[in-house]
Amino acid sequence: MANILSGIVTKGVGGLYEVKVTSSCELEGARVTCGARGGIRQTKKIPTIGDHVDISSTGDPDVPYIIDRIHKRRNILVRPPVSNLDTIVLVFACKDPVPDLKLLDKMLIISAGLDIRPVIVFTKEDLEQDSCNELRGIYSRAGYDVFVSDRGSAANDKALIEMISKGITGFAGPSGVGKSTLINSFFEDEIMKTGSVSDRLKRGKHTTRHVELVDYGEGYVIDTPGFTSLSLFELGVEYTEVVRGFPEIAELAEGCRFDDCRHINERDCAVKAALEEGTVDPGRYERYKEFYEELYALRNTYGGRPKK
Ligand SMILES: Nc1nc2c(ncn2[C@@H]2O[C@H](COP(=O)(O)OP(=O)(O)OP(=O)(O)O)[C@@H](O)[C@H]2O)c(=O)[nH]1
Ligand SMILES: [Mg+2]
Repeated sequence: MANILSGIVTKGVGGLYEVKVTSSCELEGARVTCGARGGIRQTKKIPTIGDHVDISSTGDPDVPYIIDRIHKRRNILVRPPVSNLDTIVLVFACKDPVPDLKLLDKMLIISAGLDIRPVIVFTKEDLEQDSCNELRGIYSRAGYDVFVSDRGSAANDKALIEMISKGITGFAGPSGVGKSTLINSFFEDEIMKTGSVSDRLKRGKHTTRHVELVDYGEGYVIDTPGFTSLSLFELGVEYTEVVRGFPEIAELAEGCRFDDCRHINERDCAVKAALEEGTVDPGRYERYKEFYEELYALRNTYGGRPKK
């Protein structure tokens, strides 16, 4: 019987995968090229970066190994397409491009649903220090770990280094915000291409196009291409799940008169009271309400989660 090895998928291009061997054997740590067995495709499970897999040798020098089995995933993210993330660093610029806080809040809802620890980095502090600090205040008061960065400076922060040194960490956010710049700053050599934001395309000239697992400390980091939109409905998020991305609102709910208070127009709502006192950020609350109402309306129209 062929020798079965375990590994982790680090790269995937055109139906071929690079797998880093993790079994303790003479190949441990080596990166080998693998195909995927037809049977895996029939189960509609396509190997994804971050997957733990079993591989066996084929005897074919061009494609020396084949992926026989994908281990059960802890989670899988559609955007960026990666599995088994432990941490997600959500990177948004304070300026150029303007921070899309709806997208940030959607990512926070999604990470909470998938049990991925979110960390927020606001970049380009050199361009807009005041709004960078304001954003840091809003999101740290909401309960998140937030860092600000000036051309990769957050990579010198010991707390951030520790957060990304274990498990699998993905860096995600819009194009041109400085994800690759930040990742490069964690390393001595430039490992990711970065580029100035082109005026015409409004995105980095060396915009990241592929996803790859790179060793960092005892774990891995993944740079990902930027994206601009994301539909909570298409990702199967229910209106009842929106509050997961708003820990500051969830925490206040105990003080509401009704157990099932939605914090929209109920009487004696602790969230509404906090909003009037100025202890809940109005922008965050508006986005909570908007997502809730939108998903509630879609659910009533379509009757639940769309088919995957
Ligand atoms: N002023 C300033 N510019 C920055 C900062 N961080 C990155 N940049 C610049 O922003 C541009 C885009 O940076 P990238 O690191 O390529 O951005 P990205 O998020 O990886 O972009 P995509 O790969 O397209 O998703 C480059 O010209 C960087 O030099 C920063 O903190 N301040
Ligand atoms: Mg990039």
